Amino acid sequence: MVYDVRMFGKHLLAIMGAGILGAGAMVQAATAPVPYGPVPTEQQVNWLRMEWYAFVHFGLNTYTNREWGYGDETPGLFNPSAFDAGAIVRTFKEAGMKGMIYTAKHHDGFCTWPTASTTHNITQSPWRQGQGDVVREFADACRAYDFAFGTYLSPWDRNCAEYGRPGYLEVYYKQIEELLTQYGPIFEIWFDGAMGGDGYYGGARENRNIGVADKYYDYEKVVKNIRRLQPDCIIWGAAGRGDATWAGSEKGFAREYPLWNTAGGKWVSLEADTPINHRGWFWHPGQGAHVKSPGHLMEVYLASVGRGANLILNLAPNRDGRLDEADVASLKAFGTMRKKLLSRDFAAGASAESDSVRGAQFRASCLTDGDIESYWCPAEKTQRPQAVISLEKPATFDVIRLREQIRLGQRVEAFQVEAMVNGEWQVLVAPGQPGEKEGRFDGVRGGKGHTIGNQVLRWLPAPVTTDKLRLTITRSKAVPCISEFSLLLMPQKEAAAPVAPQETGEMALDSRGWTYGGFAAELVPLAFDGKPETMWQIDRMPSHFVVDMQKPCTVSGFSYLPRQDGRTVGMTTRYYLELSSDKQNWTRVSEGEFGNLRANPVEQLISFPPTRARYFRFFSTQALDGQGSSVAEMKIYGTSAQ
Ligand code: FUL
Repeated sequence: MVYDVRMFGKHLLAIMGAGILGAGAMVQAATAPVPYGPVPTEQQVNWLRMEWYAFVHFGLNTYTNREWGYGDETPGLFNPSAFDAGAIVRTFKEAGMKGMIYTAKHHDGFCTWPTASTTHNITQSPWRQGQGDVVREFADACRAYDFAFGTYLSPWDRNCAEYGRPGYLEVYYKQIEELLTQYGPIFEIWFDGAMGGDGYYGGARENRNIGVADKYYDYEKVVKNIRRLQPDCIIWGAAGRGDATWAGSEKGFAREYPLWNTAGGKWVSLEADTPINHRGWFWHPGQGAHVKSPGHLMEVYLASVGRGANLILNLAPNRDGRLDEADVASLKAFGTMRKKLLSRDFAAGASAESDSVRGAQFRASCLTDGDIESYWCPAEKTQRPQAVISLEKPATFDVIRLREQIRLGQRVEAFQVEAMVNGEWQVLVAPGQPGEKEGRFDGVRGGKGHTIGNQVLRWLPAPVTTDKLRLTITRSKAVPCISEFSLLLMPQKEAAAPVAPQETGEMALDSRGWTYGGFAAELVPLAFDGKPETMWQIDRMPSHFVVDMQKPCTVSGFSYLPRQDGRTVGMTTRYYLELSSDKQNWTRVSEGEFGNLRANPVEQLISFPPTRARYFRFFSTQALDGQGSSVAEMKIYGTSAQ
């Protein structure tokens, strides 16, 4: 099969048959290589080029300090006094983002648009006198700012009485249809993987198990329907039937590199999701002190977009409906850093030659011509093809970007980049070896050359100055098609500058001198030692521990850090807390659920009205994977009596 060059439009046709000089010799035009393996759809290509966009979690959880609402929350709580969708979209756009995805409905089932599918919706809220529609306001603002709009519609619905039965599907399909037909183009729809479990379910307050999600929701039908309603919409998740999938954690990095954009014989790209704030996806009181720094966000960017995935970064509006100031400050600083990083490509327009060229239109100068569609392609079966890039004058850079022409499939398995320094080739990016993997942020600086895909960004350990570079494709599944080679410089000042966390007034009580009792009493101090790697842990459920603070205190809250060792078994997910002044009479001051710990095990902060007490008891009543209880760290907030 001869690949149809018309797909590449004017670029190839213009140079086809031109008989241009390449590598110092007359080279004739040639046909493009046939695609290798699964190739992305036009929609997936466009979507990958967006690189990053915002996630916006905003709903009843904003008002309850929860990550997962139970489903019995009253819509009356939703009343943002200063919500301005335009201001939020403008902030995103100014930071350089390309779109946003809004949680039209989260697991608690509250619909933030006037849906006909359930009465548990925004018409029951006082906001805009029951006439409000958050989805509409965001969609309109996005259109006004020429910004892409997408939506998250939780399949799991802890409010709906019919959840888990066929009746719910009518409700859910109606919701999908409303969102895809009443709000203009939707660039992406998110089908979350968290599903089934306990909930309100119309008052039943029970556990509902849906079995195999793909079967229960009938994602085959859902996907068909979406393609009919909005053919350009990227479908995220949907039990593997969509166009994009989870990158494997909620920390915002592609968990594994090398990264292949293929699954089950089709092209599926990864999207890495993370909140900008360590507190979680929804807004939480006092979260200003917990924003991720711009430097951290840059590492996230390099380990997501820089590994060929997309990044979706969450900013949660607060109870007034405004973005948190600390979040915005960090977003702006990171946005400026990213723009500076990408603003200057020292290789742009540089001359490039290669030892092997497939044909005139595939010569090495395609690497540096600034055209993302044109690509360097050596002759078939060339062993370790090389291209030498010569800059007009020496440049200093520390980030190397490469792109493959992904319309022809993902091919490269490993590459090497060298620089000519003092008359010798010096290896800047060593080729990855088969079986090697990079995890978390390893390789964010000084990583090896593995897969490329849509793009790879390799941050060198230190800046390099040179006017000559050599790119070698050391392993490839088929003849490589490389569309871009760029040299960038990480802005130094911004990379080092932390954003000043906001003061929250939270004061953790000093635990020195406290004594402990309850189950596994000898391990309780490990939950108060400031070391997340040590923990209170017991093979028993329910279980509890008691703390004697030795003197009367005014207690107004506590924080709980789930185990951080990468395991989830025994993570406490339901709890209650009791206080006492005499160890005889106890008052339950707080009780609830820690939602979403499996995917995002971050510190949970709970506050309650200030209460005087000397003793507190923490009860663990439900845990992940049904076994035992554990607490990596706990802090008690308040003031101790003088
Ligand atoms: C998860 C959900 O359970 C979280 O609450 C959040 O919405 C995240 C983006 O997806 O699976």
